[in-house]
Amino acid sequence: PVKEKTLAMIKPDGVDGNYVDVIKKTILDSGFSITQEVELQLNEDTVKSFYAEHASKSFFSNLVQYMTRVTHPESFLTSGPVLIMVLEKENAIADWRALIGPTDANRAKETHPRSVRALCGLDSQRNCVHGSDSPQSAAKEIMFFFEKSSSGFVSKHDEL
Ligand code: YYY
Ligand code: MG
Repeated sequence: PVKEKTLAMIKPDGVDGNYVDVIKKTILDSGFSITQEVELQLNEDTVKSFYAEHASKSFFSNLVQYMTRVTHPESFLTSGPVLIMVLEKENAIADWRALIGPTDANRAKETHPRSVRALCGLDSQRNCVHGSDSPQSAAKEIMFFFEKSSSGFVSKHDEL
């Protein structure tokens, strides 16, 4: 069986809401191994580049704001780190997408109550986690955050 890699991210609301441990446990219990991991504070340029395919959408500027800071209703913080991971297993890309559930966390709660977004997401923006949607985007997104060096894969961005 051929192993596959995908990019997973716990977004600022997930990190701030203390969902890292439960999400990692779900990942490992579901048979993935976590081969790379880095905690980063994303800046606006990084988010714009990562989400370039959505640049023309009406939600884009709100998405950039959300990805660079904590957006819990009670929170006044103007920054918020994310946790980026490379997950590996057979069929990792489709299986991680299935595990996180639909984009809109409200819909996830109705149709996929055991999904990660149902557990820790709030709505179609604050949906707690990211997952690559195809082999092409997985390869692209892994290379966006990590590069190969003599000591293995390292983060391309400044770690916290
Ligand atoms: O891949 P996935 O994250 O499930 O959804 P996309 O359609 O690629 O959208 C990327 C990202 O944009 C989504 O995770 C939240 C945000 N977003 C939004 O803020 N409002 C929407 N109506 C749709 C998506
Ligand atoms: Mg997407």
